[in-house]
Amino acid sequence: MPAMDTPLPNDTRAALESLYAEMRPASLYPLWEVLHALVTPAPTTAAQPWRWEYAPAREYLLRAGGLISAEQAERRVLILENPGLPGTSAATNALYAGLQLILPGEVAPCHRHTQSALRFVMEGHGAHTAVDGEKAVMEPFDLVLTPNWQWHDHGNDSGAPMIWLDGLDIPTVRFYAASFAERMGGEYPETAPAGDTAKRYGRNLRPFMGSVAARRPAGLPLFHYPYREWRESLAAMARDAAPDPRPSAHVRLLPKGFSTAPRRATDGTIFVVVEGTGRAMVAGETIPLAQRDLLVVPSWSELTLHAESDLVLFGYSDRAAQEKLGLWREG
Ligand code: 1HN
Repeated sequence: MPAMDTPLPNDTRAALESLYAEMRPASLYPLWEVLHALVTPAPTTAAQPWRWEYAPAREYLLRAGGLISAEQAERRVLILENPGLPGTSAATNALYAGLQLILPGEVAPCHRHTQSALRFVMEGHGAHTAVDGEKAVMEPFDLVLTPNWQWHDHGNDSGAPMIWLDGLDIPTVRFYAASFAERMGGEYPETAPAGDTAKRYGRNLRPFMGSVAARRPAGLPLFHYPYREWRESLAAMARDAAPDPRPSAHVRLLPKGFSTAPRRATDGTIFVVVEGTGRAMVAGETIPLAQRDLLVVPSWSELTLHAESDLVLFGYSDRAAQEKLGLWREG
């Protein structure tokens, strides 16, 4: 991209080009040729708005399930790769998304890494993720968090497949070259019965510090957000005109017939349709939404949502990380 507003005389241009050619082996490059592409007046991204319908993705995943075990694969996952970011395993510039399958009787072996993860259940009943040895027994549309460096394994003691969406900050951690991982294998020894953390911390209480019960990270003790609980909160909020807190991982309810105002923000978001049907207008493109569809809205793409029936969405984005860097903006 030409950087300068006024073109240079031909002989100067030729002299510069030969200077660049000489400098190149010394790993030097002229900023003025690229400045405008580096420092843009507004965000640019190769990431595209994209929707995956659940049914075909599920079919491919189940076929993979007939060919490779969770143990063999370590994690049996189909990556939701943004078509504008080929070869990067990224759904948005900062975030990764994938669909993971665990079949009855399988174990996805214990490991930990510096990438943070969330699971959002698409289907199945009663399989679990264990975080530092406490199981979260999962139901459809439950959210489970695996903060970075916590040991985690998955298992399925139910009689049916379970599929969930994995959301991780893989591209972010790769950008900082800050990836570490350790493998333990098998299942982490049970440290607490399922539901223990919810019992101790779930009613806005905290166990006496220094007691054996105070074993969860102080800032973020809760790691399992069951659908039946968050859905009840949404319904209660909707009864008296919901505020819009817009956090990094969020759920929202748009009542039937409702359209949002067009909005764009610097975070890239991945949505799951939990209930209902509607439409998303993303950067001028209309995308129909049905239950379990997955939608990517890249940075600074204008988004309007329209609910044809009560529309419940889960979404996660890199907003919290951008806010910590002082970068996040909406407009
Ligand atoms: C991972 O550890 C899980 O623990 C899922 O289930 C997906 C994608 C990339 C890197 C690590 C899991 C992952 C992952």
